[in-house]
Amino acid sequence: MLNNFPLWPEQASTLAHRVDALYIFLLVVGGMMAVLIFVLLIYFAARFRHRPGVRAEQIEGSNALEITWSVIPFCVFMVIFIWSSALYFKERTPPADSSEIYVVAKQWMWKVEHAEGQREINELHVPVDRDIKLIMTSQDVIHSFFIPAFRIKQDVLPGRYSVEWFHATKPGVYHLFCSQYCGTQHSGMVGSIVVMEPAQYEAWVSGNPSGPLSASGEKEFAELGCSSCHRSDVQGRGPNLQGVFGKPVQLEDGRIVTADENYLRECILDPGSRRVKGYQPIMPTFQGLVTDEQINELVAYIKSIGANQSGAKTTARAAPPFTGKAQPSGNQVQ
Ligand code: HEC
Ligand SMILES: [Cu+2]
Repeated sequence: MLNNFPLWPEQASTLAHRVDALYIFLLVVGGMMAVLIFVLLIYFAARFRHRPGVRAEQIEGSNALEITWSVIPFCVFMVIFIWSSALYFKERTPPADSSEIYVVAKQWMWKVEHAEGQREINELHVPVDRDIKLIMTSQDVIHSFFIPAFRIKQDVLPGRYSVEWFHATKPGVYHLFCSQYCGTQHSGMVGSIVVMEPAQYEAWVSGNPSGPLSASGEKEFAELGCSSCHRSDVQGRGPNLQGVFGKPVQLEDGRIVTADENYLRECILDPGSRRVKGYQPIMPTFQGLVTDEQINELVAYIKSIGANQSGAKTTARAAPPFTGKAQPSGNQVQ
């Protein structure tokens, strides 16, 4: 309905209508309040204007009035609160079977790595009608990945992953903006989201020279020497990483954290901050030795050996002895 109305960007994701509905509701409530206040203001100014011989009279208060103007706003605010929190959690929580795409921001471009191995810059090709989860990080300063037509925006931070997701509903080309001022050429940090029909997308994604991201990760895992400590066949000096993704991990300092993307990332860059219980603190930091893209590949690889290899392999990793509830890793993907 709003597509031809020039104040709104096109609505091209499942979330767009929901965000707009809330937005319109807020506008209407705010507009009604403004009208009410102005009408009363003018009415009272006229009704209680200064007249000779008439004195103002002190009013001592009215319970009925005070209850009314407390209860009605409370109800209105609760509606806003519940509605917007529900939408917020929906927007924050990628559906479980989303396709994953890694994004690395830097001054002043967006670098994209698809799970299938496709790479692109300032362009993101996605199929229509699929849940897409973006796992994003920045190489330098804070950026923000904003797709107005999808009504999603998420800050992209150096040193950690942040996540956003969408489900495009219409093929087309949509604007991508950096919406966090990030330096001289911030305004040039733009791109396009190309939403394609599934068949078209399959053709696009299969013309790919480099192989899946997890395969690049597997290669790096060997080249960087990770595999000399992390072995899946025999007990190495480090824990077997098979199936670690998504599981609770007991740390040396007693914390129990979930092995999400941020956990894996921090294990590689800052192993000292989170030592796994029962192992020697021998894992070196790879800070400065690997690029953000390589970390993404390593993470994609470690995730893939959790998910794909079922059966006997998943029992290779002994469940950590723990009591109580797993906590987020303190820095988890939201
Ligand atoms: C010198 C041996 C060694 C090397 C090389 C090494 N690690 Fe480790 N790694 C360990 C040890 C020991 C631990 C457990 C103690 C700790 O957390 O530091 C560990 C822990 C981890 C964990 C957490 C595992 C869990 O069960 O929660 C991850 C993930 C990890 N390493 C990934 C890597 C990656 C990726 C590389 C290569 C870039 C690598 N490691 C290189 C020894 C090593
Ligand atoms: Cu930017």
